Parts: sequence; structure tokens; C-alpha cells
Amino acid sequence: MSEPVVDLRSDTVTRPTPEMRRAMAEAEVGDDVFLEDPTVNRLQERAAEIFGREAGLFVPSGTMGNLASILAQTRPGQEVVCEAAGHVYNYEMASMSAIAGVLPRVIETEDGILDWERIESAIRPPVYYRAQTAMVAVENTHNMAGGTVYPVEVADDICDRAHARGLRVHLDGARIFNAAAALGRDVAEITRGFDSVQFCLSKGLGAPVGSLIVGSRDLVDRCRPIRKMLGGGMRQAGVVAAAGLVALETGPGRLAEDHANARFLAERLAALPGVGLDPESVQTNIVIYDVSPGGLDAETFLEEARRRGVLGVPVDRRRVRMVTHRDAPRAAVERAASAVEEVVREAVR
Ligand code: TLP
Repeated sequence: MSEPVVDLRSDTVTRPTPEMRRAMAEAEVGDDVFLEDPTVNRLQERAAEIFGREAGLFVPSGTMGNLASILAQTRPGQEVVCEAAGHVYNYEMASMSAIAGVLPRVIETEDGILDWERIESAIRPPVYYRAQTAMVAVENTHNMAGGTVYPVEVADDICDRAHARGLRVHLDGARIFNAAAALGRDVAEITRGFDSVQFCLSKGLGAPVGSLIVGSRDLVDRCRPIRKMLGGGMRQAGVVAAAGLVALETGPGRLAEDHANARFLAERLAALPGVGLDPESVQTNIVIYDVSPGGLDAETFLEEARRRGVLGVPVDRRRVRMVTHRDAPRAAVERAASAVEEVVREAVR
């Protein structure tokens, strides 16, 4: 029998565990548009508690969580400062412009990590004939920079100084639990300065669906009607929230294993002459590497890897991303490393 495919395209590919499926089958439900789903309410309260905030809102996706947070805190014609390789700017269908009517003002960085100095230089002067900066959007971990983590002091500094300038600060914390695991800190501590925090249940935490926005009660009260407007008012959503609760309680504690597997993969690949990668740069569960030193482009490389039962995604023409997660234990990651070694060796032969 052939071995199962090792799917490292994303940590979104994880399937619900038997415990999640049981919780889903047994979930107590009601109509969440009437605010009457007890499981959704429990998930929202628990998320708020974990993040040390007043309230939480369950949304169908990280994309909706980011957009609702932007809509709630900006007006059309204003600007949002964000990092050039960030998710809100590149992978959300330009929704901040198409729907919220705001203009992204992007800053390029090497590692995805913004700092106040760079942000400040992108803030518009307060003259009536210029678009005004309303918000800074930060991504932690930074996906396409390779899962990089914000030092807590840098995130705090951005929030403090942005607030002093009257700006809102949103955190796309799709993988904030990975950042917390890498830093050995609580999510509440590392997100305390942000006005709105979006985090995903359906990535490394392993739930099938869903994200939360956490923040003040006022923020959540503003986001709820926006969620409805965007078509995200769900009815007996407790069925999925139940899996989310299991993910929230059991997911964070095992992320260190994904990080160790990512580092293992990175070290194996960095040893190959055909791969450009510094394993020290891999801080969490995302490994991005350059296959061009071996004379390959990302698409050709990925096709060859697929033929050997290993999946990743292209980042650009030269670089490939592989993400470790619960459904790819060490043995699977070892197989992935061996397959990549074979592809690269054959290419450089
Ligand atoms: N990221 C996906 C793809 O869209 C790229 C992935 O495979 O990594 N913020 C960040 C930082 C994300 O990485 C993602 C998903 C989202 C937001 C959006 O979450 P969903 O997919 O739930 O809308």
C-alpha cells in the first residue's frame, strides 16, 4: 500500500479530532443570531477570558474577523498602515478597499516585523486635503515572512505610540498561539496593547472552522452587526463552536511540537546545496525556502515533490512554503524531508 500524502500546504488542513467530533455531536445549540446559542456564548466568553478582554465574537473565518475589525474602527477614505507581505493586504481579496473603502499603506520589511519608526514615517500629516491614517494592522506570527514572531516590547511600543497619535491598532493574530508558544508567554500578555485581536481556531489549534475577535465590549458590539452585514450571522453555530472550544483548550499546549518539527525540517533542508534557507530563521511552524540555487522554480519543485507524496505551496517563483501541524507528526515530516532531498539532489545532479 502506498504511504499517505504528507500535506504541508498549511496548518489549515488539520481535520477535527475524535474529541472535537464528539463535542460537535453533543453540542447544546440555539439560534446565535438571537444570541441564544449556549456553546457559541461559552466559546466567546472563554476566548475573552484567555485574552484578558471584556468580550469575544465568533466569526466564520480569519478573513471576516480582520475585515469586521477594520470596518468597526475606520471610515471610508482613511488609511491602514500594514506590512507589505501581510495577509490583510495580499490574501483577503482586497476587502479592506473593496468593502471597507480604506487604503492600505504598506511598509516593506525583511522579516515581516514592523517597528514604530517605520510606521511613523507612513503616517499622514494632519492636513485636511490628505487621507488620514486611522489604523495600524500587525500580523503575529507573520505568515509569509516565515512565521516570524514580534518581540513583546516591539508590539507594546507600536500600540502605545499609535494610541498616543490617536490611531487604532488591529492584530491579525491568526497564529498568535504559535507566537505565544515561541515566546513562552501568555496570549493575554503579548496582545495586551491591541484594540482588536483576531485569532484563528482552524489553523494550528486544529478546529474545522472559525475565528474570534476579542477586545472591549464596545468593539465587539460594533463588530456584531458588521458580521451580520457580511453574511456571517450563523444560526446553530454551536456545532462548530464546540470543536472550537476543544481546540482552544487542547491546541495551544501542543504547538511546540509543530515548531520542533519545522526546525527539524529546516535543518535537513538547509544542509542541501540546492536550497536557500537559514534554519535559525524558523521560529514557529512555517518553513519558507528558496529552491532556485538548485536550478528549480517553485512550481516545478512542488510538482516533483507532489509526485513523491509531499505537498507545499509556492510563495513566489523561487520560494516554497511548508507548514507543520498536528496531522503531520515527526515521521511524516521525516518523509517530507527525504522527498525534498531527493527532488533537489536529482535537480542538481
Ligand atoms: N492563511 C492561509 C492562506 O490564506 C494564505 C494559510 O494557508 O496560511 N491571517 C493570516 C495571517 C492567515 O495566515 C490567514 C490564512 C488568515 C488571516 C485568514 O484566515 P481564514 O482562512 O480563516 O480566512
